[in-house]
Amino acid sequence: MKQFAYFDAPRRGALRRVDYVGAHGARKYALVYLPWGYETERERRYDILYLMHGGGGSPDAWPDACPVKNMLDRAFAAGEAEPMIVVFPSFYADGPRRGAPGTVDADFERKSVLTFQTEELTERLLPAVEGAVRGFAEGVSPAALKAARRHRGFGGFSMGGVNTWYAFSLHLDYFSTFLPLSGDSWALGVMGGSEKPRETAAALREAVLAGGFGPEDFAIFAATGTEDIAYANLLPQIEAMKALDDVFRFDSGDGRGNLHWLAGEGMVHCYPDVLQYVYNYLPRLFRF
Ligand code: FER
Repeated sequence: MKQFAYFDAPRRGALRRVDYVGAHGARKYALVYLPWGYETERERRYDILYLMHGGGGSPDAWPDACPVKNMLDRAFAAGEAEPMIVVFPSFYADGPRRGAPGTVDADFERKSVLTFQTEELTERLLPAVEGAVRGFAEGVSPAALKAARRHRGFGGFSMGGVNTWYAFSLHLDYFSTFLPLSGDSWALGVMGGSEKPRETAAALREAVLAGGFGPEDFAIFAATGTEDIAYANLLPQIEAMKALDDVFRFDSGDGRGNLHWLAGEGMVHCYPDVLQYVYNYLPRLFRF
């Protein structure tokens, strides 16, 4: 794995704020990273990656917790990856609710994720963002947004990874590219990736087929660290998915396939570590 470390960027993009109304009338916002050149190259359209925070976070979590903006600025300036728009939303309706530090109310988290995924992501967040920036969608109707699915990805850290697997299950018609980072699928229950790996993998496969999609229609870039608390939850799910090889084509190191996997040696459950996975995967996103 390449290692990213902060260094001054020769050209910088900008973080903008998009306010919108979320599920049940909640006042929400997303931070939107616009790459350098966005303001001057008026004809250019950009792939869009939605990147979700982890438990207890907000739209500010990624930029606050690690040099994600510097990483994007530098990767684009160096020509390592094509410039893209990166959106930092939140899945909480009214801000996070947490117990003592380090504890998580898993049922509250799961419910918040589910509400965001079923009542906000495609109906409210996507139209608000993509009505304001130049992605590939020609409009913000469901049909127009779906037509741009190959230029739209969803990823996230921890509970953001849980969100990512839901987005895969529920919204393959809107997204083609997925970065679940240090989070498993909770579709079948909390920690479903380790509690029910085979059933979880089967449900993910079924989502592809039921949507009329096949192995060429999506790409999953999954990652975690060998010392990450989510490693033991995500690994059994990935192994079970690997076995369903009519739909999931595991990348065994040559970069081919639709199921990519990185296990960072010694890396732990924190934004600076998962940023490295985003950096390493960035050049390979949206290469359909
Ligand atoms: C996991 C998925 C999500 C996991 C933890 C989380 C321990 C979330 C933790 C948090 O929000 O604090 O697989 O493994």
